[in-house]
Amino acid sequence: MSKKIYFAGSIRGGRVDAALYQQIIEHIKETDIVLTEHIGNPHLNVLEHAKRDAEIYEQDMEWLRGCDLVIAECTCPSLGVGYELAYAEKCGKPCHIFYNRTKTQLSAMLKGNPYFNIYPYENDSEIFEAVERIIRS
Ligand code: 6K6
Repeated sequence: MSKKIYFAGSIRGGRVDAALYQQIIEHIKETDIVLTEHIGNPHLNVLEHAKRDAEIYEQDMEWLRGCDLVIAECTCPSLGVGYELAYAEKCGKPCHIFYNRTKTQLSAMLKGNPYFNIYPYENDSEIFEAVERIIRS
């Protein structure tokens, strides 16, 4: 059965990895459901958006409560993604965190928490196989 995946990635924290988010989302969508497709949108304008921040917050919290698992790409640091991961932990959702270890040092608040499953990688290609294993497990 298809799983509902909450994919988390930086928006106002910076869009430098937006193309990678889109690739990961497209990969997951081959077999499963991504609740947060907009995160991979390369045209997403972080300054102009129709939804109010309160609506964004409520919608994302609802999706987190309803998802089967969370996959977060954390190479580009984002306050929003950090908050989402803490909330997902509170909700008991399995959380899988990817980061490129040649580009960043993951916060100790994530790396030091044994609740989180952490996947340091060097090449983007490593992500896809790991994501498949996570979803099928
Ligand atoms: C549309 C276009 C520009 O902005 C929007 C709407 N913004 C958001 N829509 C949906 N989720 C959001 C939005 N802004 C932040 N988030 C959530 O926080 C996402 O689920 C991301 O995983 C995370 C990013 O947080 P920041 O702090 O990098 O923005």
